[in-house]
Amino acid sequence: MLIVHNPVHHLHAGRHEMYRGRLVPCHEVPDRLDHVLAELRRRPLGELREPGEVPMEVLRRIHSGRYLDFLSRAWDDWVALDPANAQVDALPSVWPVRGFRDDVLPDNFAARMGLFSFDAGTPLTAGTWQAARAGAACAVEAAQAVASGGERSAFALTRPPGHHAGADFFGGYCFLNNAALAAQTLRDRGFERVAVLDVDYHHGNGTQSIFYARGDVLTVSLHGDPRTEYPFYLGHADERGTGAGEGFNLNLPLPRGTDFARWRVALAAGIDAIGRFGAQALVVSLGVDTFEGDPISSFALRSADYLQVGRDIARLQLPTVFVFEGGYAVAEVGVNAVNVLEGFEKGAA
Ligand code: SP5
Ligand code: ZN
Repeated sequence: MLIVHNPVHHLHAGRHEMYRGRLVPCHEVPDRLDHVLAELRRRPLGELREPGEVPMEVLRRIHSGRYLDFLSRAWDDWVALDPANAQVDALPSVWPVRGFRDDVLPDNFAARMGLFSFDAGTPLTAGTWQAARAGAACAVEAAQAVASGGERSAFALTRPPGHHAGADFFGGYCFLNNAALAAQTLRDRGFERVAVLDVDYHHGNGTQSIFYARGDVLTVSLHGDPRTEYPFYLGHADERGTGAGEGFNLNLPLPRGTDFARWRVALAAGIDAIGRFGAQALVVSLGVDTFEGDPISSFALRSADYLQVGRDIARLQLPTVFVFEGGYAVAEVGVNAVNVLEGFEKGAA
């Protein structure tokens, strides 16, 4: 398995996220990725590579031009407001909810932050754009390697994560949707039907919304029930797609406390749907915040269970691109993520 890792991920290092009226330390920290890399050095699965640059036109296959313009300049705009801002992360504080207009781009920076975001938990920092763009390059290069037939599977090891980011918004620690970019790259390289399987604890609202009206990309997400779990406003079982995309979105919400036996039944349903769809290639949004020790999530998977997750996914026998997403039990995130990949490799062999 080819591993494409983001060498500049640490340039995105948020200090605080808003939680219950206070700024608390970020959960999505650079150490997470370093633990996965360290585990991959202990248990090598294949070539480790750094990506080349991703052209802006490739990002525009998924993201809007005005969002990319905003994101690429946001830090400079923030510091231009006040040089002292260079020491502070930017967080949104105002949003256009129902009845407000989102078609007029505001001149005011705070208003633009709100237009292009959906939560106050996702700080934008000095290196956010550089890190996110290099991460997108990892996802695209991993997909290209699989599409060319040179690799049967690849892992885009990057942060910030991506599955909460939509065509024109950030949130949930995510800025560019790496999994969507991988899926689109596979489509553009000739795979007619591509599936995205999102096993992160949280609903992949960004990925769902990007492909919601499309029948060529099936999106499947297993996640904490949005009635109680972030991102709250999307991820219910009755969201099945629209127009040409009707029937091509599958949500499998599960209650807090779900253990591996119950979770695995939902995984089997997702895998069945991907098989029935006739997917020719697969993207896995690999979050391991389903772990029993995760500090912000409430499922009860154990480290050894992740080997079985990989074996179950391997049974699809598809060209597969894994993309790293969440997982905040920092000391265990490497073992858990690499367990999925090792289980996949052994299951596929
Ligand atoms: C990619 C990903 O997994 N994003 C998750 C974003 C979750 N953001 C909301 C987190 C709420 C944090 N609650 C803190 C609970 C402390 N006990
Ligand atoms: Zn998550």
